[in-house]
Amino acid sequence: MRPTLLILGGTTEASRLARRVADLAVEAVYSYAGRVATPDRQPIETRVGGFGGVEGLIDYLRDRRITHIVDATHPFAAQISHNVSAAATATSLPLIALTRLPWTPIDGDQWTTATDMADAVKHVEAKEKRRIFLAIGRTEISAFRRVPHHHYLLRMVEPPETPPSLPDHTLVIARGPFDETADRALLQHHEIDLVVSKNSGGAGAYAKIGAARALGLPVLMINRPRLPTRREVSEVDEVIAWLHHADTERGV
Ligand code: 3Y8
Ligand code: NAP
Repeated sequence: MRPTLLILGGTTEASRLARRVADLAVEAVYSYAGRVATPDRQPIETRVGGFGGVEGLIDYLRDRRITHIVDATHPFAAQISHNVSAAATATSLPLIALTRLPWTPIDGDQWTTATDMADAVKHVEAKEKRRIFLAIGRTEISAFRRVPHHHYLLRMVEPPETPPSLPDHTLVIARGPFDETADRALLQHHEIDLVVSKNSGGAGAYAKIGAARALGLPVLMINRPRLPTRREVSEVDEVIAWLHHADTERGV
């Protein structure tokens, strides 16, 4: 039986995989959560929106006759990764994660590590007024309401329905992948003295990290949440090899 792939997406790597499976004429569906109104177009069948928890995902896998699952979601998208892992077990479908390695500091980096978002808030709580590039998107910035005395530079994919709940902020609307030269100019223009970032890995969000290093600025780097144990690869070629192998293993 020819494979039918479900790619849980929303990342650069997922888009790269989608282009490859389209070229190989592998039947595949790309899945967005629907976090932004106008996600990038994909060269394969695309669905948008939650599945309705693990049960909804199981129903979808069965109804759409999915034979292989690739979790290519962002390393901070922990809930969907747990759901996908549970659904793959319940349906005995082969699952692989296409992810990217965490960034590690290099010469010139001035990183302080936060274990999670709450720890990152603690790190900035005690500091005198700073000018902080809070480059973590939209959904988690409310955690910083506890430290309203800083000036925050915020960057979001789309204008939020309600103004950000941080009294002293500047909002930039922009969609990645970002460019180091442009991020360096952004940091200088806004006289930023601290960058707060998720350790997202990959190239699309790294621009601000390289820009901070070039400007000698400190970075507060937030570690990734724990994800379920599953097979993980970081290259599209490895997913294609897995797809072929999983197929022959299933004797299809
Ligand atoms: C909806 C769909 C591709 C994917 C491109 C990657 C790179 C550019 C850099 C900064 C950091 C941030 C954020 C970021 C980047 C890529 C990737 C990535 C970070 C889009 C997209 C969707 C989302 C969701 C969005 C989150 C937000 C996070 C902005 C598309 C553009 C901060 C993560 O307003 C919201 O609700 C936004 C929500 C989840 C994190 C947050 O909590 O706010 N991504 N981003 C996906 C869906 O609906 O399923 O491509 O149009 C995708 C991309 N954004 O195909 O090339 O691979 O990571 N995305 C972070 O890393 O910290 C920006 O500003 O420096
Ligand atoms: P999350 O917290 O892990 O998931 C919350 C719920 O959103 C899930 O239970 C599921 O709803 C739905 N969902 C998430 N990703 C989905 C997908 N690809 N397809 C269908 N439903 C999905 O997710 P998140 O952190 O908000 O991330 C949402 C999307 O943005 C993902 O595609 C992710 O790859 C992308 N993204 C996230 C970040 C980040 O920093 N978190 C960064 C870049 C891109 P149901 O329970 O109803 O099924």
